Amino acid sequence: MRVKRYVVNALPEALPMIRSELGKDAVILNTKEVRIGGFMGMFRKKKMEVIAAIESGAAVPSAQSQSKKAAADVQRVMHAIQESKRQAANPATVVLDQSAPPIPTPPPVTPVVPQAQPMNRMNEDLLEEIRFIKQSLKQLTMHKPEQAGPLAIQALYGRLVQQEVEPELIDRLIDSVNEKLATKQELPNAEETWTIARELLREWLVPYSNHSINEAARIVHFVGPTGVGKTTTIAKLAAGQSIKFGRQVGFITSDTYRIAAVDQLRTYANILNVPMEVVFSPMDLPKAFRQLEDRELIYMDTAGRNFRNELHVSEVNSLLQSNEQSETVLVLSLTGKTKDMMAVADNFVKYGVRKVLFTKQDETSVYGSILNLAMKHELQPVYVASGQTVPDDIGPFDAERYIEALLGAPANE
Ligand SMILES: Nc1nc2c(ncn2[C@@H]2O[C@H](COP(=O)(O)OP(=O)(O)OP(=O)(O)O)[C@@H](O)[C@H]2O)c(=O)[nH]1
Ligand SMILES: [Mg+2]
Repeated sequence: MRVKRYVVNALPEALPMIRSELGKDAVILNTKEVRIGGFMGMFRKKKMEVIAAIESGAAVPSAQSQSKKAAADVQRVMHAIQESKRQAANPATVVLDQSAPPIPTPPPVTPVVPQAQPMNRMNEDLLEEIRFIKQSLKQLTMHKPEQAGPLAIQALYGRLVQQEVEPELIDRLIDSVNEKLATKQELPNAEETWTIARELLREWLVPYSNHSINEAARIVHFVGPTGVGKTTTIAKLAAGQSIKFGRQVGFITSDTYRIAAVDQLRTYANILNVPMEVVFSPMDLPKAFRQLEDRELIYMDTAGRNFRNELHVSEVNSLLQSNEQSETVLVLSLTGKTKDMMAVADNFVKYGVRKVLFTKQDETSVYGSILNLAMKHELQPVYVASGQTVPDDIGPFDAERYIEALLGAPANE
């Protein structure tokens, strides 16, 4: 396949060029608005990028015949238009005598309509022209956006769709990549397309990188849907803090909702030699804090609920302290559905939650939701857990590693 890119003011301007350079069998793969030139991002001119292609082996007009044919095409179209205008201005006059007796219908004969030879040719050319335009339009509507454009861009698009990145973010990223490639005459290869995408994602993620749980926070609450790994994560982090940094850690659990939930955290508390308090309602909290007065750091476990339901969110929120000494971390599993995660995040962001911790990275190879939640909910990823082993299977969120995992290796064309 031979692919060619045209940057023109409008699509009609590109059609004669495509036809004369690639031939009448050429198809348009993609059109999009691009901005080129300008100074420091200003005064950029709006243009249209048209990607056309022809199957290898199809007849491509020679350079000489191309220009001759293009000129002849334009002339023929102009002629035909003038001719049809002339005919419209002088229609044949037919007078019907209403009073005359009805004329018997003659036997059917094949009508012989004498027509001027040049007019036939002109009409044929015009028809051919219309057929070409129709075919091009059909190609355009047949190609879904993810199938259009240069192959490397298509591959990047496909990768982002497969990673469940939000469609709006995919469009933004693809547009920005295309903009960066707009000045190039050659079609981009996968390597450079990926490099540009990586750079853009790096810029995008700057506000969401290098965040951790606030070191000044003495009380850290962990909230999130059922079974995402809140309790396990608390055990991992507590082990890290007490073993690595020798900090005095304490636990509070308000998860009296599920049978055995208290025992689960108590088991970790016993292993780690960490005191633990159980609260049944917000009224029990002052006593629990008094019991843990000597603790430098208190991790509070909460019951997993269906937090797409806002009532459950407000319930858990009533248990959470909100002062400069406390912080809430939303725990989400990467195995969850993006839409559900967004709905849960929506509900917690309303209560001022800013930090998110992702679990079960080891159980999936789809990572779009980290980007989605950062970009759409301004949630800062703090940790990523990738296994069931306490305390090892957790690490701080690393934007660079994340981008590598999200984009994968440049797709071969
Ligand atoms: N594969 C994998 N499993 C994990 C990870 N984190 C936790 N789990 C497992 O997920 C399951 C649920 O973990 P919990 O810590 O009980 O989850 P939870 O959010 O406290 O659950 P509820 O309190 O019931 O809402 C357990 O089997 C954990 O071992 C992880 O990063 N990867
Ligand atoms: Mg739990």
